[in-house]
Amino acid sequence: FTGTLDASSLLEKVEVVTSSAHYEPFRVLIIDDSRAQATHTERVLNNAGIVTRTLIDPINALNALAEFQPDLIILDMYMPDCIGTELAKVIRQHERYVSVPIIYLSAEDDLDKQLDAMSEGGDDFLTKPIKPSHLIATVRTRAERARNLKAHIVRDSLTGLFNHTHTLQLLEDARLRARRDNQPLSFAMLDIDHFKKVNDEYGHPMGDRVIKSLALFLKQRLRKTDQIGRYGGEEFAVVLPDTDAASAAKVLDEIRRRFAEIRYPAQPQDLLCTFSCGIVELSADADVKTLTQRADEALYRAKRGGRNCVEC
Ligand code: GH3
Ligand code: MG
Ligand code: MG
Ligand code: MG
Repeated sequence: FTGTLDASSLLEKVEVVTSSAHYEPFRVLIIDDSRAQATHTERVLNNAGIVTRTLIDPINALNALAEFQPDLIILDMYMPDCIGTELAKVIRQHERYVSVPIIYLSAEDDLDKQLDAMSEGGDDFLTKPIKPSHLIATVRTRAERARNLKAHIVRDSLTGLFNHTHTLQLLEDARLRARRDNQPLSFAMLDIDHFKKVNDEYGHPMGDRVIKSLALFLKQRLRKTDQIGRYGGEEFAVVLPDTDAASAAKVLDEIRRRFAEIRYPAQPQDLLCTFSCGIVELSADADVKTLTQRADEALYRAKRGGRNCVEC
């Protein structure tokens, strides 16, 4: 487009973007020391279009969870090195897995023991042998509900972007992947300039409108593989995999330039807004904390350097 852009054309599309449903197959992690039992469960679920991974040795459960990111866990009760309930308790201690359903699948038919197991972090108890249709239906309904819930938990309600906590989790995931694949990774922090003045002079609803439109603008212009979060009130964060700092700066500077052209209709005169941006590229020594600190320092330099600019 050329010249200035009216904000209203952008805002109409916000709802569509935030309610995008996903049709990815459900992912189920099966933890069972019996290879035969696990293979049977896998076969039943795979035939129903459900993706599975099996873990015979529960010692590796946390790694498998981080890597596979299941929608649901099917857990055996009795294994040589640990009992299922203990493992469920450990899994539940991790914030990012609190809402992943855990379903026990065991020959244990003592109701008291089943109820004990449920109180230790399980969501359901299925007794072997189980009809395939029963297993499939249980997995589907539980996984679906958990997914819908998670989609809400990780997002910010005003913009539909990822919230602060989840953005940092995505940054950590991306950091580990970049390390493993030996690829660059950039992290950008954006902050709208003089935003207090927007609220003071145009009112809070106009402030919200600007936040929403920047969210949509970022979604429209960044790659699908880039992860965008609302980091704070009028602060945004972007994780850019496979992107070095120079390329990230180029993209974000283009977005900065275009965003500054958006005209928000108002009286006595239309509003124009800008943002400042700080970018950091993953280096050998950096963890998530150093990445966010360095991005914040770069953002501070952008602010001190006069705002409406991008700093690396
Ligand atoms: P600077 O250029 O230095 O960033 O100036 P600033 O005014 O943007 O600085 P600051 O970060 O101190 O102000 C942010 C303001 O954003 C303060 C707060 O009232 C406002 N704000 C935070 N969250 C929201 C929100 O959800 N909606 C609206 N309308 N305003 C918000
Ligand atoms: Mg067993
Ligand atoms: Mg701020
Ligand atoms: Mg600000």
